[in-house]
Amino acid sequence: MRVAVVGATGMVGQVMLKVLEERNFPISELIPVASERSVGKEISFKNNNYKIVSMADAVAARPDIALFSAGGSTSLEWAPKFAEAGVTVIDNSSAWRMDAGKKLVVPEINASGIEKEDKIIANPNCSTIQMVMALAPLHREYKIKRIVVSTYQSITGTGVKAVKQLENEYEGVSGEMAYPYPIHRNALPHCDVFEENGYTKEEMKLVRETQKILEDRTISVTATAVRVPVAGGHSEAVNVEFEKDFDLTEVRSLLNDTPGVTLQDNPDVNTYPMPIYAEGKDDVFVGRIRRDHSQPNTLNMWVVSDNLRKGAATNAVQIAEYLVAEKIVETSLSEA
Ligand code: A2P
Ligand code: 11C
Repeated sequence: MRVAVVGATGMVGQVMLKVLEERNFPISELIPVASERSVGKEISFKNNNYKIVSMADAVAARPDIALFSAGGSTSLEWAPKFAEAGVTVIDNSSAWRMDAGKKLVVPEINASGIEKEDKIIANPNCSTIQMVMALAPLHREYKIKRIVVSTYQSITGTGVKAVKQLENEYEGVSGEMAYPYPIHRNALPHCDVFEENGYTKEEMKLVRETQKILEDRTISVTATAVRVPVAGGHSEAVNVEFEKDFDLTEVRSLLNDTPGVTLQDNPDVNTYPMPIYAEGKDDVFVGRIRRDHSQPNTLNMWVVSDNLRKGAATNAVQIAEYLVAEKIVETSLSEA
């Protein structure tokens, strides 16, 4: 495959390169792409150096697949140009996720809906991916009625500027601010921008994307998204009410049997998921599973994952792997 990574110098783009390398994705040619500021600079991949090219040059090169993580406006402008050139785009931004004509894919859940005609495939938001990974197997069994989720989100979700802000505050030096307030020793109930309804865009992604991925608009979701001074991953307290009653042993066994989910749930020995241990891993970790005794058929759990991995880069690369395995994308080289 000839693969372009758009946003190759960015926080997610760098992890995409790492994940492509680790998983030994079949790449015959890598085309790293970034803004005009970075064109000509070199990045390293599999012990080789590659020169960063411009968007226009990347379209002209007509890769087979382009993994995009360069922000929503870049995707809105450029993904259609790549698609018109015959490139299959896997887009990690929020630009296309809720577009009725675009698939929103978590491979373990709904990759089978992808068709050859899908030239722009959307990668869901990080906080949604880890939540639906834990909920999909339970939804199939007990049917979800309502979800109440509170997130504790890593600064890496905001990007390099936020990581720098925390470092500066920790070291007591002044510098550029990614957030309107300090993040060190703080918790900001504010991820992404506010919408007119009083919720943040991040909170509304959890509502809308969950319904789209689980293909059920009747599921009620309400969310509070909070930024915390943590780097390893996002954590979520998920309260979920089902139509049918469940058995806790069966819930644990369903999650245990779900590829991509790791159960870490033994309060007797203080075993539960935590972001410092999720960092750098591809799985979604689930623990603190317990019945909510305040109302029927309701469960509480704690879900943690590295937001740059399964929440972004790994999920995108898994989509690409599916496209290759199912021959939805075939390399133009083999046609030549
Ligand atoms: P650059 O490094 O040249 O600015 P992050 O989300 O971590 O800030 O990364 C954003 C990524 O998107 C970077 O690789 C950045 O490249 C890239 N990018 C930003 N704006 C554009 C653009 N207009 N065209 C192409 N790539 C862009
Ligand atoms: C965060 N979820 O942690 C965001 C980062 O819609 O792709 C990714 C934003 C998005 O703030």
